[in-house]
Amino acid sequence: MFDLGQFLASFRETLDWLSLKKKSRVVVALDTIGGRSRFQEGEVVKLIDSVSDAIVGVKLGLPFYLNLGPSTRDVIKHFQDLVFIADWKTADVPHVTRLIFENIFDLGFNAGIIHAFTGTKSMSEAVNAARSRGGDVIAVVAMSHEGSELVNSQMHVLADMAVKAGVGCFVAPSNNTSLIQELRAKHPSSKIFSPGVGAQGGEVKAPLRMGADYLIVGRLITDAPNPDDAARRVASESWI
Ligand code: FNU
Repeated sequence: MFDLGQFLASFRETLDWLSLKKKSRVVVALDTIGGRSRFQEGEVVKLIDSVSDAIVGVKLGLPFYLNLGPSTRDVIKHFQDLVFIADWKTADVPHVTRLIFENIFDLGFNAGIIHAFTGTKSMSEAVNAARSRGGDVIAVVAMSHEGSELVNSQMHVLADMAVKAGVGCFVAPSNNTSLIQELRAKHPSSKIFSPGVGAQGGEVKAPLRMGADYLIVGRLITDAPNPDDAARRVASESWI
């Protein structure tokens, strides 16, 4: 069957295509499975397989990589119909940032997350590594947890620096929807990824109505007694 997804070059186009095809705006954050943070490759593949029809991508953080190591590449290779995002939240000097992002893309990830506070030079290096490998960069400009007031108060400064470096994708919190609204107003064509749904108090529809493009959802799905039911429920709610 003809699948347009195979011919789409960019991360953002692929995401939009997958979203339309699956009627979902959900990226799963795979930090735990059933509350456990140690798992085998087989369990990971089984879990992703069970939710893959209801999600557009998978976000893997540093705990995942420290657990599975280079087998992360094999997990990613397993799935054609999903994008993979490395949430290593890099915060380093420019030349090391470049090395980290080269490794992220060599592992097969489609995008990596960087802290915008590291500045334009570091973000530019991430963008250069991404461009040379067909990937993308997502900048954290606001966060979802208690204690993120400092970073959140600088959201616009951080987003402007990110844009200057060539970044067009942001992370902003679903449990602080006024920040999403402000970010969307200033950056109409950006992609906004919004974590904090469920376990951290954020809702599904509210951040999307305020301008988020994709929800990042972890424990609500991965720790549910039946992750595929949970993923399907969140996906259908996200399709507004
Ligand atoms: P869940 N995450 C977050 N808040 O929660 N990348 C942020 O501000 C941010 C993130 C990630 O609570 C977090 O690392 F920038 O179980 C975790 O992987 O739904 C996921 O989003 C939220 O997980």
